[in-house]
Amino acid sequence: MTGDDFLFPESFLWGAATSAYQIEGSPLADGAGPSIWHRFSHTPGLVRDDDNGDVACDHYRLWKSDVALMRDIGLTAYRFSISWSRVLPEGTGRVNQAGLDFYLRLTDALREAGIRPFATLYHWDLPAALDDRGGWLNRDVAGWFADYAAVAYRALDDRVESWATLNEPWVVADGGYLSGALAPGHRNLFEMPLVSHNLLRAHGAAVQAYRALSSRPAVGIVVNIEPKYPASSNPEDLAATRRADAYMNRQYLDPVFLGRYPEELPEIFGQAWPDFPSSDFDAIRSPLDFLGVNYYTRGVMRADAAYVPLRSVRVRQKQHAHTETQWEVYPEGLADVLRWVRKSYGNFPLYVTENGAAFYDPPSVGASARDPLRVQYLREHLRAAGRAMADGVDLRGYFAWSLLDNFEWSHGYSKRFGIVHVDYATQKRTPKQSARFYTKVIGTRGAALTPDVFEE
Ligand code: IFM
Repeated sequence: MTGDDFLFPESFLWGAATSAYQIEGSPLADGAGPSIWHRFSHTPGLVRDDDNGDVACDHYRLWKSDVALMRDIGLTAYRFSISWSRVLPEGTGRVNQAGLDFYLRLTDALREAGIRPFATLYHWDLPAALDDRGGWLNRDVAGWFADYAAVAYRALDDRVESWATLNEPWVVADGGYLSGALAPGHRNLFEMPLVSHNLLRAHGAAVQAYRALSSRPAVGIVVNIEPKYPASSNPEDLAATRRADAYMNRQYLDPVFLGRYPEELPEIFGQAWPDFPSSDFDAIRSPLDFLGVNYYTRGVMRADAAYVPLRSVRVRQKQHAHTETQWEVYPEGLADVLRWVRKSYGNFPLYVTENGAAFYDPPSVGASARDPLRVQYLREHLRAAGRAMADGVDLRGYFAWSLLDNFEWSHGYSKRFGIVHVDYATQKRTPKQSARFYTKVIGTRGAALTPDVFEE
């Protein structure tokens, strides 16, 4: 079975994804409080070209036409995130109804357009007021997050199809507290495991809050998984690969599904590895209704003591194409990851909650924005998803990252992931060739993936 003759089920959801800080703009409008990303991007030198999310795609004001755009593309689902500090400007306590109203309007419009809303509660934009109280380093954050989640559930559960607690906890902890490339920009090996653990505790508390309020099977988590392959069969490279996998992938999935950390972590973190109360895992492993997998690339690893704490390094695969973010294009990795999740943690509902690529898009002219590399990327990854489904993986939907070109964190606006081009000077949206291709794929339930050429 190649997957090429695979028709996706009628019920399969065809989506695109975004996140609040990356597209909304107007971060302080209508009583919202600042987030750590507002603060970080307004600190000179931390984001490329000192870009920030003050305007972004102006989606906070253009949401209506953006929903129409999604309907024109043929999307049946849309994944977005809720800005915590719009809803609770201080992070806890007082609810800002005007902030909630934005998401009420958005979800109503989505449903009217026949598009199912998939909401993520945390996509990296912690209220700055909570960072001032220690943020993800403070154990109280689990309760703060659960209280915020309950406010969102109460207001939106009758409109939202499904809820993800966190987006990519590994990136939050690694980028925000170890490499420092992302907000809040700390660089501290001792902080990273504490932050990961508090993220997991917050996730568990938010799942429990959902169970207390709703009987719908509609809550899960989104992780980015990067399959790790050894560069050679020598024992050092095999061990280096296991460490890299434990650090990036199993650090989050093992606690959530198995109630414990992978055995490699104490070795990786050494003295920085704390003793966690075993009772914390009761909430962390609260049963989930689905898992969201974000897949972009793989890692081929070899041992190298110079790279701490992992003592492993990625080997560039020169035979394959790379995206503008220097990520190897490796579609089979998506099929591998989906099969690996099923084998390791059980056969439950999965979504590909993000998959996409930043490529250099030639300047767009009128309606003909052409992005053949992204068309090819989409085609090959959807085919790989089809192969995993043909092998029995319970994949329920796919979300392209991203609907719109947007604020790519520390890269600012220099990397374009959208299937729709955004002219940041005018806010004009132009669907790219990849959006037109996606429309055809959606309309044919995947049959249009088969020819290697997309005829317009
Ligand atoms: O833009 C990000 C997104 O916020 C989280 N996942 C990866 C994307 C591309 O880097």
